[in-house]
Amino acid sequence: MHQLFKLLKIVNITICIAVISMNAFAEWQGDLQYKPPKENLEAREWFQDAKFGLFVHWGIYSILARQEWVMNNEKIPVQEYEKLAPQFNPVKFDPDEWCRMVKDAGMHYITITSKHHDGFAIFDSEVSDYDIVDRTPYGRDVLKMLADACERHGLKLYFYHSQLDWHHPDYFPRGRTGNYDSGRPEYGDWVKYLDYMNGQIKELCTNYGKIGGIWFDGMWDKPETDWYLATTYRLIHDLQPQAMIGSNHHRAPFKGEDFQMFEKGLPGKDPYNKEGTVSALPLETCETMNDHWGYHKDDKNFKSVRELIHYLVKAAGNNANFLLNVGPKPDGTIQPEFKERLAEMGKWLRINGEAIYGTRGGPVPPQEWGISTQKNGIIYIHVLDISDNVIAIPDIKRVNEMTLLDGTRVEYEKTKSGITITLPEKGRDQYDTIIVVK
Ligand code: H79
Repeated sequence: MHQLFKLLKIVNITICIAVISMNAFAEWQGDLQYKPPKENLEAREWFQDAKFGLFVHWGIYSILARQEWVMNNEKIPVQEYEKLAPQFNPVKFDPDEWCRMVKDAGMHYITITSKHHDGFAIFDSEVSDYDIVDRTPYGRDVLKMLADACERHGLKLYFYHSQLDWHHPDYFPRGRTGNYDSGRPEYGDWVKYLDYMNGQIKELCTNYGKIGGIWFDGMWDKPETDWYLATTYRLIHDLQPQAMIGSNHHRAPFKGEDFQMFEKGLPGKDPYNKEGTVSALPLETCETMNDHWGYHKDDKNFKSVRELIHYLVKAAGNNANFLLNVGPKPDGTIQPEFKERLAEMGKWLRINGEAIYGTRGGPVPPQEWGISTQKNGIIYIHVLDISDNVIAIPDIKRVNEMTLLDGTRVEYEKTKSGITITLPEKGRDQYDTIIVVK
């Protein structure tokens, strides 16, 4: 009897271990059971139609004005870095003004850092006191203020959330970054960290109305670690089925993700993504307006309006959204160089937006001179750079007419290998001459 009992116990333990490790394996791969519901599929369509959003990197690092990686780059101990919080007082933060700027730029959504790698939350968190309400003289939840403003202005709000954390003691074992003597103990409980992270995710999915989604970053810091993705992804989708999950892990998307993003490169050209996979999910590429994400006072290397418009157009031609970044100052204002560029893009979009919004990548694959988009049976050929007046495209079926956006007729000729188009002298756009093919 005793022997039998012992045997049963061993069998039981073996089964338990097998089940646990199978679950852990599944968890690692994301939410394998996930089937996006109707509201999520609709949100994906909305997202792809929206095309253009504002990325915001804002936190207590803004005070030092040397970008969001300053804590790691300058090896600042946790205790020292924490002293920034009592200096964070963005009295000039005006969420309505931000929203007006965003809409005027022709953008439809905002993605803002709720917590970056430094671990400081710019929202009111109950699972931590390392946040804007508990630690700063400002004492207000800027995400709530922004969420309310977005609601008023008809903008969608997404939260960037860093899975990587240079501050939390339980972010252990540590990853590729934050590995200096930060004053944190050399031990920690990984599961406790994940509970903490999920606690904040739950808050973000509960206290800010309907959100657009969660934009994760930092998983690349510990690529071999089990992040129990299924738990986190299920939590979000259960609370907000329409919320779109994306993760900047620079790999092919995991199950449970609703969009795929690329950093500083068009789809497949993300310099950090060695695989180069472009999935069938909605796509987004993000880029800085100068050379940093978080506010950097000495960075004057601003991209021109031409470069920024070209990036937006190329993103659209590659079937992707463009998430363009600003790093606000610690007082809550946005520097004039950013605002001017956004305003110029908005001006251009008010005239040419028809060939961007609501489109998908067109049938003419990206060329040296430009890209194509399409919508409702109309093809838009975007000519960004040409050395002469003629471009050649592969044959597209059923061409009845070609014009510029203003109706000016465009001459074209069918050839053996496709169609040659002669651009008119008048009516060209200084950034992007758009040919409407009906
Ligand atoms: O939030 C912004 C940046 O702070 C963050 N993502 C954008 C959206 C960012 N984190 N890292 N980087 C940008 C680039 C640095 C990547 C590296 Fe690595 C981290 C180089 C080495 C460690 C990831 C892991 C890429 C290669 C290995």
